[in-house]
Amino acid sequence: MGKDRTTRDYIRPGTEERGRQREDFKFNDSDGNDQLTLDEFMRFMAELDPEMSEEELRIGFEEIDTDGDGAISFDEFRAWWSES
Ligand SMILES: [Ca+2]
Ligand SMILES: [Ca+2]
Repeated sequence: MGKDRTTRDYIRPGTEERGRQREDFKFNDSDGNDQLTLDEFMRFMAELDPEMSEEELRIGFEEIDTDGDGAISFDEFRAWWSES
């Protein structure tokens, strides 16, 4: 279950930052399926910015979900995080 990927991640340079993102991602992935659903994303964002409306969250979610499969993968999360 993703053991190989984890090992590779840890031997690459710049992995400290990446590891932190990974922890954030895992923390918010409440059911642990390695994808953030809209529900999980909304809970996450409500803590970061309680003022955001559901509409704004939905738009944000669609922006991060670049392949449009209705869930945020770690790669999508990471790409978004590095941009912001
Ligand atoms: Ca999940
Ligand atoms: Ca996706």
